[in-house]
Amino acid sequence: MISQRAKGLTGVKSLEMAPELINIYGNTAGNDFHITNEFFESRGFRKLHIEKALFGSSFEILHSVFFPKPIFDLPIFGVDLVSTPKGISAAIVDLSPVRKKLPAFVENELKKIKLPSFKKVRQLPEWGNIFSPYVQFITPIDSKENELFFDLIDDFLEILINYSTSITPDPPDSEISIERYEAQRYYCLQQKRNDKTRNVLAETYSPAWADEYIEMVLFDCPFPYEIKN
Ligand code: BLA
Repeated sequence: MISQRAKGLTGVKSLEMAPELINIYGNTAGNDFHITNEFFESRGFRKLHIEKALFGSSFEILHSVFFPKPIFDLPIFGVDLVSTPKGISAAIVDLSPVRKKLPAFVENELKKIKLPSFKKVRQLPEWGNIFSPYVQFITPIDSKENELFFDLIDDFLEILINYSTSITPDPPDSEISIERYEAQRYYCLQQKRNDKTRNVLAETYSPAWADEYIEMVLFDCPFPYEIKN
């Protein structure tokens, strides 16, 4: 679903990535793990990342982040679905601001979404100050709530994609582009403080690999030159 939406973006093409980052297999202490990654870029986004991961029989994860090019006034789309044998334990979706506020169009469209009244709403961790007031973070209680959450992911994506087709870039050296670049860096820095992600990766592979994977693949900070195109 997310992949189909990504492929509908203007000017989308696959990002060149090392093959060892596309399919990652391993086995630690008898537990198999398998990560599959898709990476694209498009007119408005420097990196569209969709990851599916299976860690033995304990976790299944869907993780996706659309990192905009800072020359465009686009929020960061992020999803994390953490599934355990008992069901989905964490489901989070957001369009996160890269300025003080979300773009007015995005905010108006988000306000129009009829949010389901999920039973188990979760408290954001302290590093979660990067998310918008519209962030949804829940533990779905049954398959009906799972479905409602998947629909919500698609609603958030639709808003972003519709908006992205209509906007024009700002000059790379404008104050506004630089502000958005700094905010994207901050988003990445805060996400890297999520020890729950690090612990799963460190336990299944190794702490050094986990750090490198988080740094290079999950939340690489944009380089200054990336605001230029
Ligand atoms: C929580 N992320 C978690 C949890 C695990 C992972 C095991 C705890 C589940 C729970 O509390 O119920 C693990 N997530 C992973 C792993 C990967 C992953 C191993 O993506 C990657 C391979 N995390 C993101 C993104 C967002 C995000 C893009 O990667 C948001 C857009 C959020 N995950 C997020 C939050 C928590 C979480 C807010 C809860 C953290 C907490 O409660 O402390």
